[in-house]
Amino acid sequence: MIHLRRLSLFLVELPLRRPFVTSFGEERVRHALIVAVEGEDAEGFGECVADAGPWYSAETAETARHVILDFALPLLQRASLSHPRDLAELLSPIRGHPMAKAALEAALWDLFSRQEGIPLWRALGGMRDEVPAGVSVGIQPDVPSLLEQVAAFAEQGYQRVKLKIKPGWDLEVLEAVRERFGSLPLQVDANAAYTPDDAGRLRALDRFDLLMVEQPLSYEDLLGHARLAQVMRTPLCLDESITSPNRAWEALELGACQIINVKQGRVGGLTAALSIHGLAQERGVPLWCGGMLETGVGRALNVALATLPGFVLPHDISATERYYREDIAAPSFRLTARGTIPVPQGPGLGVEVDLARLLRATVASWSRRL
Ligand code: SMG
Ligand code: MG
Repeated sequence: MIHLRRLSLFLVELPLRRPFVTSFGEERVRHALIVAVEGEDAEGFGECVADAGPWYSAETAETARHVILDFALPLLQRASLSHPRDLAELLSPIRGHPMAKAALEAALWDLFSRQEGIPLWRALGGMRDEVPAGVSVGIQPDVPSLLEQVAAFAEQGYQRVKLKIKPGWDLEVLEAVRERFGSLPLQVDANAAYTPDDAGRLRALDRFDLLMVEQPLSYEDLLGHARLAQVMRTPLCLDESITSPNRAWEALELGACQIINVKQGRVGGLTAALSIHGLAQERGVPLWCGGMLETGVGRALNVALATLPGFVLPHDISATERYYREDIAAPSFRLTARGTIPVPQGPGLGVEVDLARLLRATVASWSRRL
């Protein structure tokens, strides 16, 4: 049985080392809602991946706070859970809000695995002690700045580079990157910046020998992606569209993607991510773990998930120093000479939240007894 005494939320603001620009906007500061649950003899932490505004997803840090405190908490107070995987069922009366649910579930997984005295990756059924690291490079003011950044990351040893694209920052840019870095494993992510009318422009991406094109069309448009997949040689990967295991199943049935970017925070939690993993394993669909510029808490969750056997492509899991000068959890994640991130071996997340740093970064907090 998981006995809970207290639930606390911390809204933190962590300045990014460099602004991160995508087709939907610029992020200079990461706004993260950190969830802490206190059990009888241990504490667990989770991180909500929703941002301050509804640009990547409909959810925001503020909607997550509202849903967790006003709707999830009362359900939690009336129930007793024997395992973190039971939370999804308990919260099922709440429609949507996968990011809010995932953050709460993550804190329970951390608490549960600490109480069991095992690392989270083991509790999830993982099997690796390091995971292949990729890096996601935002849209830059000009091509020379992009080439400089890509060169630096390739030099550091990242196994692949993902470039953010949008109409007008795509073909010419890739031409320049391919010319300079002939054999570098590359993929692109449009964050839904194109429409089915752009099929011609998207097909032109085929000549750059990309590992995949991620989320070219609207998050709602599974059918559009299925049609696009018919005319492109480069595999399509979905990110924003996959908000639940059921959505993953639909996408695969429709042929809307050949690869899935799994973010536990976007699909409703680690349990949902495990079912997508099961589905992908049955069908031989390759997975990789996406990122949401997480703090060390969320990064530890992603690393644990990425140890599962079906996660076979390099992840958007980069070293802490790529994002932050000072993180709220320690130790920080480092890149090995092999271009991997070692999996923490301590109980739970395997990293510890530094309370002083957490409080320094906190702009608002809430605490409730259970
Ligand atoms: O965490 O390294 C990271 C960022 C990876 O590109 C990344 N994430 O669409 O995949 C994506 C974006 C979403 C976040 S944009 C603020
Ligand atoms: Mg993406």
